[in-house]
Amino acid sequence: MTRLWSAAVEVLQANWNGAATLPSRDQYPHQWSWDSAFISIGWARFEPARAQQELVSLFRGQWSSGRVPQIVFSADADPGSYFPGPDFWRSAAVAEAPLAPTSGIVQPPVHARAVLTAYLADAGSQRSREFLASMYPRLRSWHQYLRLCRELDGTGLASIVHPWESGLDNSPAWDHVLDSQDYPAGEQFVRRDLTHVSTGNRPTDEDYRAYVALAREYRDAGYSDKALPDHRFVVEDPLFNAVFLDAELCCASIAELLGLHREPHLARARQLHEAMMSHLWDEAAGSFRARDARTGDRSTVDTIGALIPLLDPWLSAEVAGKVEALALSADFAGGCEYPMPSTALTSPEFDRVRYWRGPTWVNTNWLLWTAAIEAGCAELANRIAESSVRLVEASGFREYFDPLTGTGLGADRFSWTAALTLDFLSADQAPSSLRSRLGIAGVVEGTG
Ligand code: 9WN
Repeated sequence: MTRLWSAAVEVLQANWNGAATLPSRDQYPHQWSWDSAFISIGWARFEPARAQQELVSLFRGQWSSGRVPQIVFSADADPGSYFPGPDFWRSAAVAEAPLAPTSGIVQPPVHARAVLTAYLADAGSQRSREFLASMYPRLRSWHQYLRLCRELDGTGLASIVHPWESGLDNSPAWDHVLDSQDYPAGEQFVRRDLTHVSTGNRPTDEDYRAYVALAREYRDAGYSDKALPDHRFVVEDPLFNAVFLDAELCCASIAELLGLHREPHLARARQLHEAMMSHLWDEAAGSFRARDARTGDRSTVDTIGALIPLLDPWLSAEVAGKVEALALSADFAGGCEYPMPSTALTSPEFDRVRYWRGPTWVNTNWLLWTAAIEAGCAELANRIAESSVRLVEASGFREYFDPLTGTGLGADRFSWTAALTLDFLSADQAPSSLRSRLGIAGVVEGTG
């Protein structure tokens, strides 16, 4: 066992609160949705039972509509340690919410991949089979929520209704939507996120004014998705929808393992493929771009989100080739020592230290690495795995990193950075790829 491995394990153990793993004890003292999925993938490498417990614990926060909330609040945390907390979201006032206080928005659906990984890490045991059988209906209900409540304009794509739902909060991918509107000051609030991290590395006060106004509007509409056509932020994001497509493929594999029908999941994955090609692929730009569902306008910026659709097994060779070329170009891997920057290096919006506007993050590296392995893009996969490990060796398990110098930024001892490092370090024992489990060939010539 290497020093890096032991250090990563130690971070996860220290951030475990008895039922779940906190993303960071100081900065994020509750359970976050997509963090838990990434974190469980790390636990699966050395303690599969804990990986499964992490996911079961997250889904205790699932709403009766199927919605999996972005945050499940921890009773042990100091109520003033994170904003917006339970007093802001007021989930107790909503009939479909569970007993545990949660936020009312969601995050990308990485959970099916995490459930499959946590099962496969201990596939022989009775406990694992029970885990898989109990999680499958919860995943189905979560995906059904996204299909029934978040497909708003007949495109077949799931919309996000808040920048926090993307997981890439202040990405320039939604500047064109946010900048076109005014946000009332509303109730006063105190930002807690600047207590431990410097102002220049976090979203701006202006960003926060928009985030709080949009969250308040959604909350005050009772988190009703029927009201969304009037909502001011409704965006179809390539990363969110590519992860959703991958999640349906994972559900197809889970259904097969449980002796159930995989076809409905494959059909839904295929529909997402068609919808992404019709609405998010920008032929002129040769890239996937986020789309404002109310106006149809697409973003003009290339971000890390443009690359994650490589997860789609039905991309034509031409489209997959363009995505791979962009990933390896001077805009991303080819232009810096520590890829993958969250915004193209040559974009005027690129900011090397400010949150999702430039820095490298280990979770998006892991998503793209997974996609590159699935798509057979060995050069890209090797480059990402090698530079991610080099980054944490040099700077520790930080939340994000300057892609030019590798300097660590944001929270320290950050859980998904530690967890996914364990996965990068164990790549030689990876279970067979999803595409080979499902018998779907890599990139298919002529479809798309
Ligand atoms: C808001 C917990 C979360 C991640 C997000 C990341 C950041 C929260 C914040 O931290 O967002 O959800 O307060 O900035 O952007 O991806 O899940 O680690």
